[in-house]
Amino acid sequence: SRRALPLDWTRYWTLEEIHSWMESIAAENSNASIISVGTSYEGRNILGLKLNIGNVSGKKQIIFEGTIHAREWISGATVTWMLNELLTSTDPEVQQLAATYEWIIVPVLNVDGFVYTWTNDRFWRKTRRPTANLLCRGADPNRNWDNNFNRGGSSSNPCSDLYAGDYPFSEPETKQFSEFIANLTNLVGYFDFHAYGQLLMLPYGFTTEILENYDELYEIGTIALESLSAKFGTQYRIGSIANIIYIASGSSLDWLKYEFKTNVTYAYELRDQGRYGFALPADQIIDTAIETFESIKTILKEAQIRGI
Ligand code: PAY
Ligand code: ZN
Repeated sequence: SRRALPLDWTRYWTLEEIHSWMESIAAENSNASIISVGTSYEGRNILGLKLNIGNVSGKKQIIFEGTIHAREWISGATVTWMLNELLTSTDPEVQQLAATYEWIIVPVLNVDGFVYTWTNDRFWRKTRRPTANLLCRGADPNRNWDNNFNRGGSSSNPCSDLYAGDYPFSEPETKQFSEFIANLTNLVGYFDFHAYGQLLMLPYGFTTEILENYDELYEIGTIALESLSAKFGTQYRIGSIANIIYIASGSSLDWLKYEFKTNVTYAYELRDQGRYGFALPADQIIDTAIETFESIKTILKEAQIRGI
């Protein structure tokens, strides 16, 4: 077998590097195992890592979804950094947090699109499946989930960056990931990482209405953003997707909340506010990940206090 590459977070990693890094973690650590979410349109593995310290069954499960949008490279970089932190931190508080949950971490969901951003077009967003229009490929995988499909903030035009897809779950990546999620028995938390904008977003995207435990999530999120900005002064805003950015139907966050009523459900728009946008320099990865992880720790602590 191949030796793991000595990776750090001073540059962005390729898909191959991310996958072989996770494989080496699983090989070296009895608490970690590789999850295969499925196969992409172009035949790539969609891999994740499951972390269960002590291999205790019945733990509450938390998902980190990374890189559903291909060009949002800071997403996967932040997610791998946080995974590493959960595995290696010497801080007793983090170690306790790591042991409390079963973590299901998928750094790159849109594997085909991500590879395409390395090889052809750095600013590609969608999947790579052909559409009815021979000239335009790919659906927006964050408009393709089977919840209020194509009911606002999405497009029926295959050439649009917001193309919802031919039908709900037309994309193998979203379909297989949703099936994987539906088979989980103890999911309590879902974190979805996008860029850019510095926003902490709650459901829903399809409606501006305030539903379910919005107030609770808003309160927890507001406290979490204080711990985020305490690190380096980074300012975030909080609100529902539809209220703080725009109407977006068929997103993963909406599907999770609508179908599973997942208690703790947040989507991040990570750094920055547009200066570099999707091309956030790699020298901001570590600070982005550190501040983001601070907020996640606070969210989960506050959720525990409130018994959710
Ligand atoms: O669930 O994150 C959500 C919905 C909002 C995002 C979306 O899917 O459109 C917002 C955009 C994103 O991260 O994809 C924002 C970025 C800057 C974009 O591409 O417009
Ligand atoms: Zn995105």
